[in-house]
Amino acid sequence: MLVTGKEILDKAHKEGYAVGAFNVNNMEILQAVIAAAEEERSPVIIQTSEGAIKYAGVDYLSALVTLAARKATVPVALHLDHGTSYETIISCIRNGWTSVMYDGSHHSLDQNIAETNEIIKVARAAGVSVEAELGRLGGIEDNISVDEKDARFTHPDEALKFVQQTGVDSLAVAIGTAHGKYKGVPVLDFDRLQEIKNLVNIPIVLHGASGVPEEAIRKACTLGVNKINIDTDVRQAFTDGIKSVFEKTPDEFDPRKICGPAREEMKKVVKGKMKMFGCSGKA
Ligand code: PGH
Ligand code: ZN
Ligand code: CA
Repeated sequence: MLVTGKEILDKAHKEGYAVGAFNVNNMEILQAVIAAAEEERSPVIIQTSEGAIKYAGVDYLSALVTLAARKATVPVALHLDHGTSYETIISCIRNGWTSVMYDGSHHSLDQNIAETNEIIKVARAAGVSVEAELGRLGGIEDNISVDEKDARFTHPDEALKFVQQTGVDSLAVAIGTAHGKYKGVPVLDFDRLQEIKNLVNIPIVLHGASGVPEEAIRKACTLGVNKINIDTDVRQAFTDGIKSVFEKTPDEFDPRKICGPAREEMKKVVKGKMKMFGCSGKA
């Protein structure tokens, strides 16, 4: 069933686990994530970046995901990941997204608050949930690219001010993760996470979670992270699945025999994440 992001995340916040939010941009990725959620009996957030919308089309993604959600026997939210423009956000709301992220993390605190409030005003009227971001993650996620030197951690006092002045439904924080692949092992600032969670007491979102060691993810979940974004690890599984088809049968030309095994690989990865995040069995 299609539900709002808030419905999924408020329950996770209350019960103390995190729900996986997986980036999708085609049918096979979507089917892999939904099949994993069904098998794990887990709620799930399907998210599309602005890049995914540009690639597949807002109408195609809307039709695909709303169909998948309607057929699913677990709660599914359709979320816009890193929305940067008012136009994209309105277009998603009109096309059935049940949750949007407004990424104003490149603005000053006051500007980010003001712009997030504009989005909240329209989204609330449409019954759509809103995620915002404070602090800046390094790395590359589709059309968002941030140099290491521009990355900065979320300040707990700013997080409190932000939440008090916006009433946002969930907050993405920068505590040491980065978008894309890691060169070394990421070190997470758990004290900062705990302090922010204690102050704001709303669902916290962790971006850039692909490649973060299992132990760190589990700890982040116990400290109040309730939504975990995964893109790179699923992309990698897709590509590994396709590569292994061509290693075994280099002359294969049936797309179903290429994408089918890739879909299986992605499903395995997503199921593993759901177990790690604690959302398995929470549907
Ligand atoms: C993410 C995903 N999407 O918004 O934060 O990041 O690619 O590092 O999993 P990764
Ligand atoms: Zn992100
Ligand atoms: Ca990452």
